[in-house]
Amino acid sequence: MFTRRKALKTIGLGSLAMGSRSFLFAQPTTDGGNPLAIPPLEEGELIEGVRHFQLRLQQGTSSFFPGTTTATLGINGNYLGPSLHLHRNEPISLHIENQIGEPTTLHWHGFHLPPSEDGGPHQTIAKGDTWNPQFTVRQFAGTFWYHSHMLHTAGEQVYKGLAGMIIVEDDEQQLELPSTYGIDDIPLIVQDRRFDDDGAFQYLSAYEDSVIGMHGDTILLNGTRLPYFEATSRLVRFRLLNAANARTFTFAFSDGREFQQIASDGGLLPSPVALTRLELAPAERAEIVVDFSDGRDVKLLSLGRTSNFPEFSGAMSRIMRSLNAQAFDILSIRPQAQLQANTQLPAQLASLYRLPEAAATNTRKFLLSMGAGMRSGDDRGPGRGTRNGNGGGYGGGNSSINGRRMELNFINERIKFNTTEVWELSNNSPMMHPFHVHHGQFQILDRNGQPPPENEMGWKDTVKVRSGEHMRIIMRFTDYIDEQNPYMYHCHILEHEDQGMMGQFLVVE
Ligand SMILES: [Cu+2]
Repeated sequence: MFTRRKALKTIGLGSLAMGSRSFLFAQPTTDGGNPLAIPPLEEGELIEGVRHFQLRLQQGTSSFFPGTTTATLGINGNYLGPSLHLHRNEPISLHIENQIGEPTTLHWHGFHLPPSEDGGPHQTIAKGDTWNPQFTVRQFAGTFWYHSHMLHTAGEQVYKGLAGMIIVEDDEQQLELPSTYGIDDIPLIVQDRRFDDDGAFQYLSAYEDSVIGMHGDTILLNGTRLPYFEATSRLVRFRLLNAANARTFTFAFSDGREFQQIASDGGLLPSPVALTRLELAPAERAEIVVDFSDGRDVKLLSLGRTSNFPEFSGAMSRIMRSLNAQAFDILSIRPQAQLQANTQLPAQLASLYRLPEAAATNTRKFLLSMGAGMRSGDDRGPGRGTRNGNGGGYGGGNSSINGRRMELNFINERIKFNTTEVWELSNNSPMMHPFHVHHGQFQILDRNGQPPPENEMGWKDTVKVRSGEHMRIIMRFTDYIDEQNPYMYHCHILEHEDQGMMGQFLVVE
């Protein structure tokens, strides 16, 4: 562990330094590649110890393909928002103005904060209105994000662009990691989208979109289609954020090279974990460090997955077998001729306290389901005959947790303040659901009785619960009591969330 004094002596490590790269979103070119856009790094304004941010949620247009325009939503811009640079233990105040022409919310994903400031479905910002959440940043250094959490329309609003990255820095915990924003510390907001011929976004235009969630055939990286990145240093840190509505990406490099995962959702891992592939479900984040010393061009890919879902006649089997089967180029990386030798990756990153199972005083069970019709092609579920013409009923829109769907005025769980709980998550549906809990970070105890892999041993706020799996997570409910304002837990496939695959809990005395 490096002291602050020692770290500050090392060039570029004292704080997230801003590089000299252009931060404008690129206009598309026709040569098959576009320079990767880097969202502006927003430092806010420090006034009497409180860091203030101005965020304007607005309508705009973007040009993802030459000669076309797409109606989009953005924060202080046309598509997506700035990367907010926050500091652990610093109070912040966010001044949010809703100019998107419809009600929305803005949620601080992964943050431990009072429920009234969380930006969930209860903190609606009416059309034309403003909202001013204030809280102290309790997170460890890491990669988080903010996005719409509007009940029933979060999927469409995020799809159109209402999302951005948050980078938390811990001034007390400085490590020699690549940390020059836009130069060797690169945000990668990964999304898949589908377009009409005229460039408009397609949203929920096919039946399966509402069953398995909205999947696209075009990758946008920080809003850039066909992006390339010119690496100028030997080691580059990528902050991967799966900001897709529904798609799970399996990241790997085209030459199979090894990379090091250094952080999960809630911050640094105890030590770097060497990987050649990394699966991230919607809302999951990972920081990875990649070595480009060999100077070779290489691509970051998402690998197509083969499905073991059974084949039978009907749309159900076809849809489930095609889920995440498509491979994508995510980013072309072109190392420059002379690479800066920036740093060596430390062997130890963070001391991590594993929450002991014995500390838990209560266990809750959560069953993730998709309706009776999802189970097999012989079922005759609600989808039969109408929108799905070829038999094999499936309950599109029936996604639920413990057999219930979200109701704004129904509190599903009451949790005693200052306790630790184990939550058992089971999935009896045919597809994976990324389960997200508001209130902060948890740890994974086990999956089907087995301890999680090394890169899932750190802090998490979103976890893959695969079809047929039983897993257990452990979480503390500290710091904030509120008898009125609930926190959410839900599937982060946004179309499932919008259908009500979500519940609410209060943390009470
Ligand atoms: Cu789901």
